[in-house]
Amino acid sequence: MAAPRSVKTTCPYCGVGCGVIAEIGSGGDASVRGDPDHPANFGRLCSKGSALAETIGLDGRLLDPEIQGARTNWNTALDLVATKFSNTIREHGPDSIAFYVSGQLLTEDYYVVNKLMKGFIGTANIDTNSRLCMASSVAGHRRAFGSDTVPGCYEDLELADLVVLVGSNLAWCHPVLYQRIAAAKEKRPEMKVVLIDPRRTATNDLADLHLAIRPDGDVSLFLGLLSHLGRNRAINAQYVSRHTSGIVEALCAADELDPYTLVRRTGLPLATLERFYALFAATERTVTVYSQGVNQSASGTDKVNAIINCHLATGRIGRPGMGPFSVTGQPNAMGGREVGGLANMLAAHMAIENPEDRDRVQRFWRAPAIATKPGLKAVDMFRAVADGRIKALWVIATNPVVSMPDAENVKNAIAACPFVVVSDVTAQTDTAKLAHVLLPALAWGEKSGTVTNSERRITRQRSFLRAPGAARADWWIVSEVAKRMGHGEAFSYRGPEDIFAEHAALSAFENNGTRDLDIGAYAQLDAADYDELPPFQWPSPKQGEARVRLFHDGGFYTPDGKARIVPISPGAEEPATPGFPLTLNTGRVRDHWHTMTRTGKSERLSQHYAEPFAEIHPDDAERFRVKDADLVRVSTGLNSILVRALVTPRQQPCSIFVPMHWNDQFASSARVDCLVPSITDPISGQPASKNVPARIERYVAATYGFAVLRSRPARVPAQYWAIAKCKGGWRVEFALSSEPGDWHAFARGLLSSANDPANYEDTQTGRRRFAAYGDGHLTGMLFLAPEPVAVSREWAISQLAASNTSAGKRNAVLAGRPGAGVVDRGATVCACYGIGANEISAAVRNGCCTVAAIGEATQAGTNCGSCRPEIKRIIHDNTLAKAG
Ligand SMILES: Nc1nc2c(c(=O)[nH]1)N[C@H]1C(S)=C(S)[C@@H](COP(=O)(O)OP(=O)(O)OC[C@H]3O[C@@H](n4cnc5c(=O)[nH]c(N)nc54)[C@H](O)[C@@H]3O)O[C@H]1N2
Ligand SMILES: Nc1nc2c(c(=O)[nH]1)N[C@H]1C(S)=C(S)[C@@H](COP(=O)(O)OP(=O)(O)OC[C@H]3O[C@@H](n4cnc5c(=O)[nH]c(N)nc54)[C@H](O)[C@@H]3O)O[C@H]1N2
Ligand code: SF4
Ligand SMILES: [Mo]
Repeated sequence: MAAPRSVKTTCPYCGVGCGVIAEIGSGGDASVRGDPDHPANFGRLCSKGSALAETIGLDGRLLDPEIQGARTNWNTALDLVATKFSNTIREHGPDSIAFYVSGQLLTEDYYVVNKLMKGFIGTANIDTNSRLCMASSVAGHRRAFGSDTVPGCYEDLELADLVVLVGSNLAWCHPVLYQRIAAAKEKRPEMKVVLIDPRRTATNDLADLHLAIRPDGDVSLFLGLLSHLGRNRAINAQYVSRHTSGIVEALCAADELDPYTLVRRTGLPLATLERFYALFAATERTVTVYSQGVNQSASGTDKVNAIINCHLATGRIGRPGMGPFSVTGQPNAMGGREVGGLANMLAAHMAIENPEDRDRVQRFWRAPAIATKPGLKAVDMFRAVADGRIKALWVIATNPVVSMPDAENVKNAIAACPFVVVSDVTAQTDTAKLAHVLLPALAWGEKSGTVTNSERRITRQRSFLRAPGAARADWWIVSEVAKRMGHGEAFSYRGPEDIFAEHAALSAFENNGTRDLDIGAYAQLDAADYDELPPFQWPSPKQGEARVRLFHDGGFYTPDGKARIVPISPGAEEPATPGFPLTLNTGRVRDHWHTMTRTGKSERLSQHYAEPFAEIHPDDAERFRVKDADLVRVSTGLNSILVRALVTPRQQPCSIFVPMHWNDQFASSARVDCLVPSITDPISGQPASKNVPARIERYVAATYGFAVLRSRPARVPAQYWAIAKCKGGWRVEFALSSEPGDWHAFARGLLSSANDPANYEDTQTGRRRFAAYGDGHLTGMLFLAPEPVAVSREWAISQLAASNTSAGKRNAVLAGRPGAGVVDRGATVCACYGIGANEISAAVRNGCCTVAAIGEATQAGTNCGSCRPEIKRIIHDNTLAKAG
């Protein structure tokens, strides 16, 4: 029997880039824990990181290449891809093909695919899902600093006296950074946190001040701040004159915003704004963290620069506890930017528009055909697919049918494209379904390479699982296609270490301090060094020192070495859209990752939210006659979807929030990007995914249903359905627009039962229940009602796992409620230990009034801690209820 092994690697989810230790037991079972030595997390993990071991199973994996849905071998598939691409280029030119890649690729994969496209095929038609994610930050950085540089590091979040969080739900999306700030604040309670977000998110738990800003009021808010800094002598004159240009113009532009307009645009009272401005002006150690509430906007780049301007004007940049801080979403959003994965970048932070840079990269690669102009950005790329300009498309590690704006048209465009290749790890995704050729990639745990996190820290991902089936590394797949297209010499890598060394060498090539990205210290590394490579931050040049922070003494990468304080105007006001009185905001939930191809495999992570939903303020619910748990149709000028209503005062009136995760694999009609038009920021090309005029209507169903099933049904014959994994099987929510003629036949079908399931029917209320058994065990339960089904979901799920042979237990099942002495746990709050809201409420009623006390009583919140903000809220709500 093999001895247990442990391997240090990195979490494949968010850009915090936590170090994890994967342990493989003697029986081959894997477990995952936080790496206490990794400088991003020092041992911490969030709910998603903690559940990693649950998502490495092979169910649903793509394990062989497929052509038109039929399994094939690598040679046949690769020959076909190379031939088709070569023929298309010959007939229609290099601009007739496009690659759409992902911030979830490793740096080595990314480097190779970018090299093939920009240096050997000779077009820059390669863009990435980072366009939907980080493009505005990249554009803002380049406009201000002359380079795409994140100046600070995570430690600054702990050293700051003021942390401003703008459009960032850190508690759910960067949970370990949230925990680091929470721990710092506990030690130094005088530390202040301000949250700027239209919603009262879980992150608000940490905030001393919440500015529930009007959607897209951010530019105005930060112009107001700059103006305040100017008027109150808070400008750092020395820093500004030595290291920046543009302050006078920027202040003039900011001063044009009168207080009335400021209040209207931000939706915030002047007194609240003044409070924030005074706090910012008075606090030297300030970090401003921002993510998608800033980037994903038609004014995204201006938002970024409006924030950076305030830091440059005060000289608060690159010193401990200070700086603007764009936190990245995907595990390797930064690595992708480093290798130049965006259509308007070259490799190693060089610029495609710059002839010297192009010449340098071409010489280094010995490339036959360097791209001479920026390629199509994601939205334009799929437009070109739609109108036939792109004739061959390769999608790698992303699911655009779900995540691109105007998703239904993106789907139609891909479906009509003459040749589509998809490389993925999952067999069935909404995008993979449209592929002519499907290529199986190695997944996390199997693949090997590096990623860069939000603080410019490069960490190895190491494999600890054997490659399953015929799956291969993404860099290998791309290199094999490159070889077959005649570029063998430039793509003959032996392993990821060769690619990393080449990337490091290019970053240092003719650099001499002229480019921020320099990891020349690693250009000579060999396989053994690579194996051992500890986490490190860039820049890390061969000569000179590695730097943790940049720009405290200027040294910007502009021609004159000065940063640009960019004059920004508040822009025109968007007129209201008749017929669409609400604003649709979209984003993330705590336990799901994007299109759910991985988190959807974990029963634990699927319990926090098991259904797509729209958060609606109680006033709007009343106005549109929607009750909590009703179904609602959410419509925009483009399309409509059907989701569950979740009525909550955390939402601002006149706006609703719908998560981005649900797709056609998990729900009937919940792809929110079908509703989002492809409006983009004019500078960055990033789509505005967070502010769409919308309306809601209650969807009146004839019957509502809930089922738990041991195996996933082939089909749910209902107008609305949503399915999620649960302990022992699957849970299904559904609704029917009309009653089926034969309820028994319907129940047999859904419960996949040969016999008539046991049933109970209340003719007065119209409620029905069915329970199917096989081998003395419950195989499925079905609850139907003319109103949303009120049965306890957690109790029903627990019945799947329990044995129900006794008549008494069977009766309890049909009664649809817990029997005596059985606790209904309520909706899952703590994913790690499966503790529900009812259990936490009960503990509060029994006298626990702190998160720590709840933890002692129930275990909730004592592992990863991602649920602590919600536990706090339950304590708060119960205390209020008691007081009232
Ligand atoms: N659990 C989980 N974590 C993730 C991910 C995931 O899928 N699941 N994905 C990762 C990725 S790739 C990314 S990019 C990050 C994203 O991380 P975040 O940016 O934190 O996540 P979002 O939920 O997209 O949006 C953040 C907030 O922006 C707010 N917002 C909307 N409009 C505005 C506005 O006009 N102004 C302001 N100030 N705020 C606004 C929204 O209400 C929302 O709460 O998360 C990463 N982490
Ligand atoms: N409305 C709205 N839309 C959004 C957003 C929003 O906030 N609102 N956020 C946007 C943002 S910030 C992002 S980052 C995107 C994310 O959107 P996507 O990138 O489309 O989402 P994922 O589900 O992460 O897709 C990754 C795909 O790669 C596969 N995969 C995983 N690992 C590997 C691998 O190693 N190799 C290969 N070849 N495949 C792999 C997965 O199975 C999955 O199919 O969505 C964007 N879309
Ligand atoms: S915060 Fe959570 S999801 Fe992000 S890297 Fe760390 S463990 Fe993974
Ligand atoms: Mo992202």
